[in-house]
Amino acid sequence: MPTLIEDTIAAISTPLGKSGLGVIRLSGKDSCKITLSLFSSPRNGLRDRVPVLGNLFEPKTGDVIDQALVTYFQAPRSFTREDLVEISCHGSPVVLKSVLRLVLEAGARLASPGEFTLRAFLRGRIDLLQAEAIHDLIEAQTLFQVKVAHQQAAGSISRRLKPVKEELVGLISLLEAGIDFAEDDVSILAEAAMEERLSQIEAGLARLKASFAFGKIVTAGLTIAIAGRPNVGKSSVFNALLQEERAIVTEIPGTTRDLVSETTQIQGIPIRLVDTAGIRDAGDRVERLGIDRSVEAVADADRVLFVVDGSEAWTVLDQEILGRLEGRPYLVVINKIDLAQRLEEGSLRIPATVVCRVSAKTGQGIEDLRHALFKEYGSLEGDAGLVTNLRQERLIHEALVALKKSQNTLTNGLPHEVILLDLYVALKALNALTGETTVEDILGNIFSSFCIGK
Ligand SMILES: Nc1nc2c(ncn2[C@@H]2O[C@H](COP(=O)(O)OP(=O)(O)OP(=O)(O)O)[C@@H](O)[C@H]2O)c(=O)[nH]1
Ligand SMILES: [Mg+2]
Repeated sequence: MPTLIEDTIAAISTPLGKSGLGVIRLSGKDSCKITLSLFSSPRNGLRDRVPVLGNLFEPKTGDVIDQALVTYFQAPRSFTREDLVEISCHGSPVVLKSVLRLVLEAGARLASPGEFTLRAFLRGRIDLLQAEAIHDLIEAQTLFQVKVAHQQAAGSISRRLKPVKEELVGLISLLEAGIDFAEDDVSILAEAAMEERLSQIEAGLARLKASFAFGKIVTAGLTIAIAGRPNVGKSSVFNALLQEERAIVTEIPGTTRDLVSETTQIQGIPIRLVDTAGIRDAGDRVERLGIDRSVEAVADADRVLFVVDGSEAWTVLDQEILGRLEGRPYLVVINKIDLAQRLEEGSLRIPATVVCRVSAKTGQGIEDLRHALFKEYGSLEGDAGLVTNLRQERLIHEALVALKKSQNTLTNGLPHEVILLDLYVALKALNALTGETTVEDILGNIFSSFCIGK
């Protein structure tokens, strides 16, 4: 990952296929000079943020390659804070490759993956959290992911972090002053007040860390396994959630033999839904193998929908399957509520909050089931500023550990110099979060997963 930012980089920023338009982007101090070596327009020159229509030509022969609209963004009012040019021509791979070759021959260097965004970061246009959000935005599979990534790219998490960090820096400054001037009788913070301020910082960070539970599923999605004994309607619930007849449904117990999985989205969250073979003590070898897979799928899933038949009494088998779900996040789906009910819910001793009543046949309750999947995360709408990846979560965790240590140091009456050491560790972690102190190989990891031209 080159961090030299004196040269001019170029790349095709749109996918290389046949399309109406394709864009070649240049960034760096020679962007205009290079562009003008192969572009002529009646205007003769480029003006900041004014698109100019003209011809792209081969400098050696003067042959026109394509007509193009060229837009110049003068530094620092550009994405990279450098002189930046976007050449928008026809989306022919041959044209795009030729233009790219010409700009490279004229002195530009081919950009590495993510290098435009890296420059925006290195020049202070965006912080690391925003850079990661741009990556998430490009990778988004659902509109909800786009919305969250857009909020992050606009700095929502950085804004949430800012007051916490300011508070920490304030506390460090006070302690530093107290130590430096201790002999000059400058009063340092009273213990109780300091305790209070430390707890406030900790609470802010803990809230941010907690947002990862939801942030993680927004970006990575969830795997949900549907389990239960045979014939309770697992495949029917699976189909109802997918809104298609994907899995085979019959009245014969043991219909589903192997795992059937399908990806979908529920409320904008990418979901991998897995239908499993009904769990029972089966004699048939094939069925037994299927059941082994069901058990594995339940173990691997982020969440389990445990389907039971409302038209039948609770069985020993139901109880046994429920036992396997101990300690796992699960919802009990009471199916077939369109039939006369024989299941005595009161005797199940399952908290009502994890019970959903549905009829896969009529569709009743299916919409509520969709909502119940994410109920624990509260409103999916207003949750701006989420921690969305492990790097972020780990750094916040590091800061929290250091803060905890500083609190212990305070309680144990150790000198403030010792507290300061921990506070600096916390600050370093928060700085790394936004990218104020990041080592190059971490930057390499983050930006190399971008596509070229971004
Ligand atoms: N009345 C009624 N019948 C249902 C409902 N859901 C499923 N059934 C019926 O129950 C039977 C079993 O449904 P499946 O979806 O195949 O059940 P399963 O749990 O996948 O069964 P296995 O794959 O054998 O483990 C079928 O005859 C369905 O039509 C429901 O909500 N109401
Ligand atoms: Mg089935």
